[in-house]
Amino acid sequence: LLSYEDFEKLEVQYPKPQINGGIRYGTAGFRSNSRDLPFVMFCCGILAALRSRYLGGQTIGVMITASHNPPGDNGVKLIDPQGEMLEQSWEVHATDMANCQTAKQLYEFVKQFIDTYKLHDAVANIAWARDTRPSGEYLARAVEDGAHCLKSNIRAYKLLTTPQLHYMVRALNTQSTTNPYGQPDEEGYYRKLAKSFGSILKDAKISITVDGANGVGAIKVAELAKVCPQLDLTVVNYHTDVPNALNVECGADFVKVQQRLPNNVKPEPFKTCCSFDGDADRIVFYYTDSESKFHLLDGDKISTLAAMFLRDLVAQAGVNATVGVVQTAYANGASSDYIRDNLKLAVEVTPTGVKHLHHSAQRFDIGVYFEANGHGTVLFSPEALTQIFQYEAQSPAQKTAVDLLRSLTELINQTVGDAISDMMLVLVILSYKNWTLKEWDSEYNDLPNRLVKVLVPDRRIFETTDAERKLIKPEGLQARIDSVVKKYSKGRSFARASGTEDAVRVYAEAQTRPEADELAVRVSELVS
Ligand code: NG1
Ligand code: ZN
Repeated sequence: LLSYEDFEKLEVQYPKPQINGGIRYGTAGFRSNSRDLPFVMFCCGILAALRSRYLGGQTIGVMITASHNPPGDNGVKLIDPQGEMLEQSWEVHATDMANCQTAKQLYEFVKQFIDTYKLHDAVANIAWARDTRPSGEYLARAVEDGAHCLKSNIRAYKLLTTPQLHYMVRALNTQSTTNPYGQPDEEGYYRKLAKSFGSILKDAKISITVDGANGVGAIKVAELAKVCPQLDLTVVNYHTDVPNALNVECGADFVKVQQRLPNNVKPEPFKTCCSFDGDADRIVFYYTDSESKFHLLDGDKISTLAAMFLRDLVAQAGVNATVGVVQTAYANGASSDYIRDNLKLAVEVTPTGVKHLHHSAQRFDIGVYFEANGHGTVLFSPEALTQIFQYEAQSPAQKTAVDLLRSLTELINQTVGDAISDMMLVLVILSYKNWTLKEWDSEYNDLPNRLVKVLVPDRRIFETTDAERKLIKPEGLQARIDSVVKKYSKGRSFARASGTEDAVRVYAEAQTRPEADELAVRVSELVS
């Protein structure tokens, strides 16, 4: 650790957040207006170094992004060695550090941490990346200065998508093991995806239009296309040089919430289109029909497609592995019914936040998880992977199925939801089934639904249970919601405090569009 004097000199460069009630490491790490973040970033640099020392020098990732938030925001998330989210018990350390009031307090915290865990002589390795937000460059310097307080080795990837950094971290930490995840650089990432995509699709050529949200995903998906001859890619909203364009009137969040086309995508009947969010860890698909009507295929549609395909493939291969699906309360009720009743697969519901879904999916041999907003992936358990790779096919049909399964385990980013990798997975499945988005969409009909943000004086009074589907506080509110919901055919509605915004979210779905809208309004009135 630096001497206190050196530490103090560094620390004064980075102003502390002026936020009432402090700042908290939540489901999306720290996220706020970029003004509030220099000191927070400095702390995250230190914490990443402590975590790396604590884990015997394994590389820890630091991703600087605010995903789909407005351009003036930024944020930071730490990535654990296998590419997973920071272990939950360390989130409190992050919060404690970021809320230190003085340099002395922070210095004492770090010193005591080092003493308690005997981290004096350990080495630290850190890898950071950022999205295209202009504030990212300065904030990255704060991360580096924090990490340097503990004499860390730093690998600066600079511009990457969030899932690319998750890939790099896992690749770095497995490179000298018997099971390396991939080459830990961009070329390695593209090559891994392009190789499996190419081995599956051979000389096919698949067209897709990608709305890059004017963010980092636009640049990176174009890089991939250069080494992937099967992909006939059109990228729109790639203006990363216009900082205020990020996520504005475009991107996965805009399309999902507004349920309409983003800027610069013209309605061409049945054209295959998708939108990434600002850091390319979310994707939604959509098309317009011959009447220019917009049709959205969100995270629920992606997970049902993937679950169906993998279920059938496993059966064809003769591999003994069960497929399960993990959703949140925001999943469309029609999708949950379809998985249970038509696909005959297990569905689990967890609280909002990718880490909950990810952990739950790890309990299946093959766990498919997606949030309705388009964040998700597929996880293969170590036992399932062993089976798939050691399996000896008994027939040519089995061999074809096993080969495809093997390629899919390479194509899917198993560290975290990845818009680029998810896009390729969907294209492979559609190509195998010879489906357009229309056939995919017709598997089941989404119930009309509405998501509303309700501003309340204090969202902390809203406490939930049953994977956030029921309120236990304020007392009596759930009973009032239930009695309203009862009046609507196929009605379902719930309210919970957002983890990323100062608001309560109300979700409602019902048999018809007017009913869903009315239900949303009535429950919002009860909440506010
Ligand atoms: P909150 O603000 O807690 O609802 C939102 C998304 C989550 C997740 C996180 C992290 C919805 C309804 N909620 O959480 O799914 O993506 O942000 O980015 O979309
Ligand atoms: Zn994102």
